[in-house]
Amino acid sequence: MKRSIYLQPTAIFWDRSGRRAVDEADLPEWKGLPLAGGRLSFAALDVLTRGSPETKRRTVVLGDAFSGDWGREALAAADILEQLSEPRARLAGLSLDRPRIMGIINVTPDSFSDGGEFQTTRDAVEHGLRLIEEGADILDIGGESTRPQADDVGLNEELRRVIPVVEGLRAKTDAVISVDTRKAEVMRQAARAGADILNDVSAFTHEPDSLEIAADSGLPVIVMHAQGDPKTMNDNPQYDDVVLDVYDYLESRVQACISAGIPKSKIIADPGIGFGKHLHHNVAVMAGLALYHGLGVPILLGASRKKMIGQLCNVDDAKERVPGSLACAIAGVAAGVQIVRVHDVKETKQAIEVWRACSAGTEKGLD
Ligand code: 7PJ
Repeated sequence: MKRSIYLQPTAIFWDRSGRRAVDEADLPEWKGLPLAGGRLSFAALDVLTRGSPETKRRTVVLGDAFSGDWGREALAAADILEQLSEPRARLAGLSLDRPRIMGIINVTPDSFSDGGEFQTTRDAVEHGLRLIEEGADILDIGGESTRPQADDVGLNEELRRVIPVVEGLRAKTDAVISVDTRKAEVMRQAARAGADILNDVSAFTHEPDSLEIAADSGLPVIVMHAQGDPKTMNDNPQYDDVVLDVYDYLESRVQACISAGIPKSKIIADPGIGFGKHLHHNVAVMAGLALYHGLGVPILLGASRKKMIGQLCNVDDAKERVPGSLACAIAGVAAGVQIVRVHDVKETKQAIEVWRACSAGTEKGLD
């Protein structure tokens, strides 16, 4: 479905209602609306209207949102407004009223030095335990590189890489474990091995039975936007308006999950930075992140060390992209994104804690 009207929360601020000055006691308290039930609130909306050739955007402060000349149109988006502020359900036991860090574990041969099956599994498990110590709330285990131009990995090879790591971590930690895969059989076996979340960059479109297997598992799912297959996706991506097209796609995949029997409270949406997007698409999506709260589900952002950062700052070596990755994570959490998927957990944790204290204006009450 293509919507004609979209609402992006803006003028986002930390809710300081508990810290009002004593001499303000008689002033009527105006708090804005909570953003997805978290500690951030928003005071205005950007109203986006699809038009050709350009999307129109105007800003209305909340008090005026349902009066004035766009009242009738606004009613068409009243469902979105409600979704924007409703609290999100806990995810695999984690409350989402504060940002959560998902640490990346790549179990691909090029990511872990010395070959050898045992060595790779052991390294991956150790890496995961280290990420938890550094502050990861969730671990995301992937055995198939979905980087641009990556070749497909066979099912048996992916199972061989991923499942022992899920088992190894499950035996050693209660941390939330996510598995990054597009394959139904990997999902099935990962769920049996103790995974808590299924993360599919194809939003359960790559294999015909993946959505059913995911629904059968009873686990929460992450649906990510991508255009095209990893091998060719960045050759020539096409959008009318990338931010809105991604919204429509995610809305349709959330709906597909619900139709397959996955409750909305177990769905997470991700705009898919770098997946079938050129630099101008990626930065547009970053600037539009808060729009995706209108889907009524938690938002995940994965920008860590990605090419976008390299292109913006002329940095070829992905390991040198940590500062830019932190900037992306902070841009995300400042837009109310609930989960950031990152390689550099310790650094991200520090950046978020400092951002939270500086936004709240207090070192207390951050949890
Ligand atoms: C993402 C992912 C992402 C989600 C990868 C990389 C490429 N899953 N898997 N979101 N990226 N949900 O980490 O550079 O952005 S693999």
